[in-house]
Amino acid sequence: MSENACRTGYLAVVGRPNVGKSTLTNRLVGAKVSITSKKAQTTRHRIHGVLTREVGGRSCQFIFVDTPGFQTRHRNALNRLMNRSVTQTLADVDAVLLVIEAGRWGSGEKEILDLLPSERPVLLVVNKVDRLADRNDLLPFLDKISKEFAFADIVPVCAERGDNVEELVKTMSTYLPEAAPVFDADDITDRPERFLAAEILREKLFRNLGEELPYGMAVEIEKFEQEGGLRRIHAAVVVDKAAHKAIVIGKGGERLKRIASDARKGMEELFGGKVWLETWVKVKSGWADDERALKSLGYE
Ligand SMILES: Nc1nc2c(ncn2[C@@H]2O[C@H](COP(=O)(O)OP(=O)(O)OP(=O)(O)O)[C@@H](O)[C@H]2O)c(=O)[nH]1
Ligand SMILES: [Mg+2]
Repeated sequence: MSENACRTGYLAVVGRPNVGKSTLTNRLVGAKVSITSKKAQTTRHRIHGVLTREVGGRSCQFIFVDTPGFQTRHRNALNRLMNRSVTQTLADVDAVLLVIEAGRWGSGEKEILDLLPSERPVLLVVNKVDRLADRNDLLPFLDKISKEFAFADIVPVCAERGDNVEELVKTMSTYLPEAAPVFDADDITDRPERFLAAEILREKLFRNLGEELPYGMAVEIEKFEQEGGLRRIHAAVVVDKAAHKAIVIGKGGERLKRIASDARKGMEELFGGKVWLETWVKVKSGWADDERALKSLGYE
């Protein structure tokens, strides 16, 4: 391998739901390409986050593939599709980032180990180290899990604050193959604005609906038009049951108004321009277990 050659590689970000895969992806990319929330199963689609920079004097392009949390409960068509998306991703990448929470190693992690390709390096990212009650617990924990699998490397981080993420970047760079970049140097994701707009609205729904969050909920962008610097977006919030419609709208429409306003701000920040957003709620029963409805909502 020549010293100055460019390195480019795909890295799958996998793990149980809610361990911080999307927070880590965003932190690595330096922008919010993937939505995050306190709730499990926030990510439903594979999303590429791109980081192009020099590491140790070499140009590197990291293409992170953020995936839905791999989960074994709730078996419906949506979850089957999400799990399939994780396994397909694993087949195509140069290295795997397995994300876990510091201090937690259980059957969910072990099940994921069984899916990992034996011929690819697996880096274990131990996230949320800030949550450990006692920092002295970290080393014995790392020692214990290092015996569970032949990890290529183990890197503890705090994705939320960015602690030790630079160390992770250096470690990952050693696993990138020599190859020309796939994306432009300033690209941060493969996903079009239309998709990102739907995701931002979904994130605000997740965050504003608290415990009342209806399980079967999705966002459909019905219109996306750009006039100069202004983006006009019409979005439908798709719910599974008529009763959920009232929850999303809230008393006097207040809740949906707040959600739409948060979403508009998030879109303006990511797109760097003004957004005019109109939202409404529609009921589509059973969509989360209907393969055709899932396709029309953009699930692969
Ligand atoms: N304390 C702490 N919280 C974190 C850290 N990283 C992520 N979180 C929080 O963990 C929660 C889940 O984060 P996500 O990034 O959405 O997790 P995910 O693994 O992508 O979740 P799914 O897409 O649902 O599988 C959010 O509330 C984050 O703010 C961290 O380093 N420390
Ligand atoms: Mg996620």
